Amino acid sequence: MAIIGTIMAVPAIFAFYCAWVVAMLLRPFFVFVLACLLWNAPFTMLKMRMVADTFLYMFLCKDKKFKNPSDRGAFLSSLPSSSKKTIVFVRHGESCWNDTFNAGERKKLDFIKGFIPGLIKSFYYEVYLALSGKVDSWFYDSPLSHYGISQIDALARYLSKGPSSSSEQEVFDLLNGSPGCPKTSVLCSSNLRRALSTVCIGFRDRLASNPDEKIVVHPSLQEISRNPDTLSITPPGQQVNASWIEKASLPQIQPILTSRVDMTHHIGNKPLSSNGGTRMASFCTFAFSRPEECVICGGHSLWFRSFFRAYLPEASGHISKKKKMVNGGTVMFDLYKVKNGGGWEYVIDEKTMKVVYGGF
Ligand SMILES: *[C@@H]1O[C@H](CO)[C@@H](O)[C@H](O)[C@H]1NC(C)=O
Ligand SMILES: CC(=O)N[C@H]1CO[C@H](CO)[C@@H](O)[C@@H]1O
Repeated sequence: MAIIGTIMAVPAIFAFYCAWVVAMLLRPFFVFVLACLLWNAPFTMLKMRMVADTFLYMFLCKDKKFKNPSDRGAFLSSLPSSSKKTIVFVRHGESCWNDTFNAGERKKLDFIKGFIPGLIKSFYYEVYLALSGKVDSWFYDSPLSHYGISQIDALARYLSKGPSSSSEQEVFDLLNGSPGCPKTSVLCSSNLRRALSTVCIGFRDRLASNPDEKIVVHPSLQEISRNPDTLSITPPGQQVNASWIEKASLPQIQPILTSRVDMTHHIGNKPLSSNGGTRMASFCTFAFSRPEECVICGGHSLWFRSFFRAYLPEASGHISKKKKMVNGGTVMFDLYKVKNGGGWEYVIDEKTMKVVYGGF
């Protein structure tokens, strides 16, 4: 009997010693993690607030709960007597978030096979950024991925190559801010990092040849969604920092982010009380408050599609109402400001819609 007891006891003792060894081995690791978090205490607090915000917005954000304005078709007859702005939408390149969560141009099977490794990779980066005390994130205000940067590099090369026919000259002159261009224009961007980097990279030649020009960040352009990739990491009024990806592969972007971006309108992340409808309306007011005739905006696919759904006439069956713009896609149109009683209405003239690059 005693022998059986001894044999039974062995696994328990063995398990106990194993657990003890593992705990001893892991202890330096836990101490290290704790030390890192305490060493970067202000950053750790910031990161904890980001996690809290992520859940807050997921449960309480009503960004997609808004009514579109009345049928824009009713105002079409007033367009000839109304003022207008030319608007250009430029969708950002692929972000790290989408690298993890959306198939994009990958085959479905490849995407599924790569999903778990991709998720592990992104969490690994998130932990690395957290422990090294960087105000940066894979998920939160998700930055351009390597692939996203290459997509916008292609847009920049397309713009600097110039038009293939003389009829397009005017469009290229406008986008490139060429000296002879009859129309004035301003570069704008959403307050999210991937949109701003898209404008910095896509319009790098324009920025280089117009050294006094600034990119105006406007919070109305912040993406319509409750996901953490659409929350802004940049505190009010501060300049944006390049992501760890850009720091490594595109260091020339930081001087642009630091000295060529006007952040005075950036009053921080979208408030919980905001929604897509109020931000789109505030964008229209902003666009018409600008002295320039054309407003070029770096922004986001759901925001852009919502804008077309809201400001094209109901009868319009334009593709922009159904499909999202592709990464790097560049679309141009005229937006009109029509007087209606005591107020103003904004209307897109469908006839002026024009794909400059990429499309839907
Ligand atoms: C950018 O980086 C600097 C230096 O690390 C830091 O002081 C600043 O708070 C950062 N700004 C933002 C908006 O993260
Ligand atoms: C951060 C980002 O790029 N988000 C987009 C990822 O793709 C989905 C679906 O195509 C969009 O809804 C997101 O806006």
